[in-house]
Amino acid sequence: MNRRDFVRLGCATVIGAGAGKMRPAFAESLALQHVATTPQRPPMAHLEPKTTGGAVDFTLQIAPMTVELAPQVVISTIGYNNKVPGPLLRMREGQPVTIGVVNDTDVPEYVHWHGLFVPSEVDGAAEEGTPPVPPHSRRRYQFVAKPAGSRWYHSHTMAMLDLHRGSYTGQFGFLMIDSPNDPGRYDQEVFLALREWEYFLSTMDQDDMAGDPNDPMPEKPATPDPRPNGLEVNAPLYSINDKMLGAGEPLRVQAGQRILMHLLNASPSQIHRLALPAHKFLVIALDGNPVPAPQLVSVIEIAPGERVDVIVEMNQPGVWILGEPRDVARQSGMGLVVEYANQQQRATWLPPPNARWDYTIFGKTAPHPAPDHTIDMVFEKVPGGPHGINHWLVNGQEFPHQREFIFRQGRRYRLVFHNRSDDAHPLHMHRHLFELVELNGKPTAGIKKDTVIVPAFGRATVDLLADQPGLTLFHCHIQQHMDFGFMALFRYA
Ligand SMILES: [Cu+2]
Repeated sequence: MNRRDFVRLGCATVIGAGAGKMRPAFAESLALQHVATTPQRPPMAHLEPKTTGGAVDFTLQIAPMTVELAPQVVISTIGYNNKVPGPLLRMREGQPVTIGVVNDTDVPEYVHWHGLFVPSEVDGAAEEGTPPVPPHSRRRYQFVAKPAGSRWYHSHTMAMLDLHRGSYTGQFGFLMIDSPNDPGRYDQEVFLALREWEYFLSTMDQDDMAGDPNDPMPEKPATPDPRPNGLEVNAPLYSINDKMLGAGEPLRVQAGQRILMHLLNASPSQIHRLALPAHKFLVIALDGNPVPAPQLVSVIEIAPGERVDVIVEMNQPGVWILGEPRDVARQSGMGLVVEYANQQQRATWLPPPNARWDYTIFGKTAPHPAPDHTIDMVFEKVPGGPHGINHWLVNGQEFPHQREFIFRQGRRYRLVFHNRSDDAHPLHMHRHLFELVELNGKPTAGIKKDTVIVPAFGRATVDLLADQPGLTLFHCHIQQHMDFGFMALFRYA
């Protein structure tokens, strides 16, 4: 396939509403052609050398850049330090850190430290009162690194209808806070961020956002909303880190190795799934927090904002495609070749068993102490509102609300998320962790997260201890939903 063919296919996807089947099988053909070559660059981010001569521990420079997703597939975006993902920021738990951010763009920017307990003034959200990094200027973020685990950082600007701003750009990276506790034995550690590129608006359905018809759907209304759905964000190109499937160096492994994979969904719009034929993933942490009951699964599901840490035992020598089970996603680039030493064959993909993702299997059975307060949050869609975009209501109103959500320090809150819409939403609470109590009526305990998928017409209940005074933003991690109303601000009284 030459470039013109590829571009034509790509454009056909862009302009053809409902043209999901027309996406290029380019990426998978690259993977299938893959043969062992000389290693050039491992498929993971690397530790950025500490900046010397100044008082900063890390520097992030926000600037326009290009990304070669595959040979002759080059896109332009905005990134950190001219790389996607940005540099891996690695720190010790409890370490005071200073991060210098240089903004070489024409618009104000915010860097959000996702999953960290940091003050509102440095959390990187305008709604919480963090000052911006002005255009062509710089600002320092200072905080103490906590809690330990897989965190990340990303732009937190509003994008609205501009699909070249905020989390639609390459402004994201891994942030690891190392714990003094032993993470267990592994032979290789890799960081894999899932992404799409070249976003556009369309009426195309996103397969993975709709509800599973077998779900209980406790929030489903008796009569469906007859209004036509608005435009959604979609994308023709997918990648893991900065490469489409088959275009980058494979992940090189040896039989008998244990690979620690830090998975991140850095997408502004789509839930993704991942499988590795003939292998299973031992899920050890969700959103960076160790789970009470690590379990082996065949398929990982990961929503925008979420992280899943897994160990994979390399015990099936061959050359395999770690990829998304949806053919169109894998063929558009969502995958990575995993190559055992001394194996030369073509990369193999096999569809995984039809496994459902269920957070609760990683939990334990334990009673939850009664909360001091329960806050019900009802989420509704206004289909095809202004600009043909869906708008979102939290308890009947688009953001901003008037002092609606109050925390008192030291109190325990139970939040009940009622999703009265036909999409799944990854709901994120800034500056806090919550514990999953119930998902669609199924109880669990011990699972600590900062982002939780509430399935279409589903219900999730979480418990939270209000112990981080300061304004606290809550929102759906799908950028378009957040921009068009799906946010709430919690204030400490
Ligand atoms: Cu949403």
